[in-house]
Amino acid sequence: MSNDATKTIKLSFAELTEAQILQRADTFYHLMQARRSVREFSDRVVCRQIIDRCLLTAGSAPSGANRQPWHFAVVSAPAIKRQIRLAAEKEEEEFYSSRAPQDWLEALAPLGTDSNKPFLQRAPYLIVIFGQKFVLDENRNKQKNYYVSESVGIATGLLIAALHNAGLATLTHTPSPMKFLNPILHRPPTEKPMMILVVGYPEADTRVPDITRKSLQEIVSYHCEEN
Ligand code: IYR
Repeated sequence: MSNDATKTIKLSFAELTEAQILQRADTFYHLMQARRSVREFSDRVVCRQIIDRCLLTAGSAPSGANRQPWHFAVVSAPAIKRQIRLAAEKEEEEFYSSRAPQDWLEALAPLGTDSNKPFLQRAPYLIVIFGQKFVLDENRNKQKNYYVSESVGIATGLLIAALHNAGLATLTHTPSPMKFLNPILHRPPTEKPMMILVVGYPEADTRVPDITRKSLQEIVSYHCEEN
């Protein structure tokens, strides 16, 4: 596993009984099954400490060559949220009125989305997630990162799970294109905006689309026994 160049430490691993493992798998499944994307946020304040803890969880994600090729821009300043809302709505208006093909609009119809994005201003936090396609080394040479989309996707998944576990609601929002986020947040062109994660409390009595999740049979194939 390791060669002479690899410095190792002992793995911290708490071994559980199979019954405990099953119990935890079941508890976590029920917790995550209750997560829903929320589009109506309350303006109730969320303490930054909670956000920071969840971001540390996100930062624990595995990544290509351990480059940790992500940056999280945490936005709560009303003026910046407003700038993001206006720029995102401009892209979304284009998307809904002309850019989106008919089949895409039909796929979105059950979600009831449109180009109006008031939550971008009302929710207490927007976390803008950037993928670092390159890093600049000490000589300002571009050094390539590996599996950036996969790594950032995993980190984003952990962030969503951490925030849900903490008791907050989220929405993954992807206005397209998202390049407008770099100048607003002063991020370098080596970083690609991948997602806006809207974070906060749901508005009281928020309703969500009546959608279902695929069954195990629909999402899994088993290749477990030799024939
Ligand atoms: N970005 C648009 C459209 C949109 C696209 C997908 I795929 C969604 O799952 C939801 C929305 C918007 O946010 O309205």
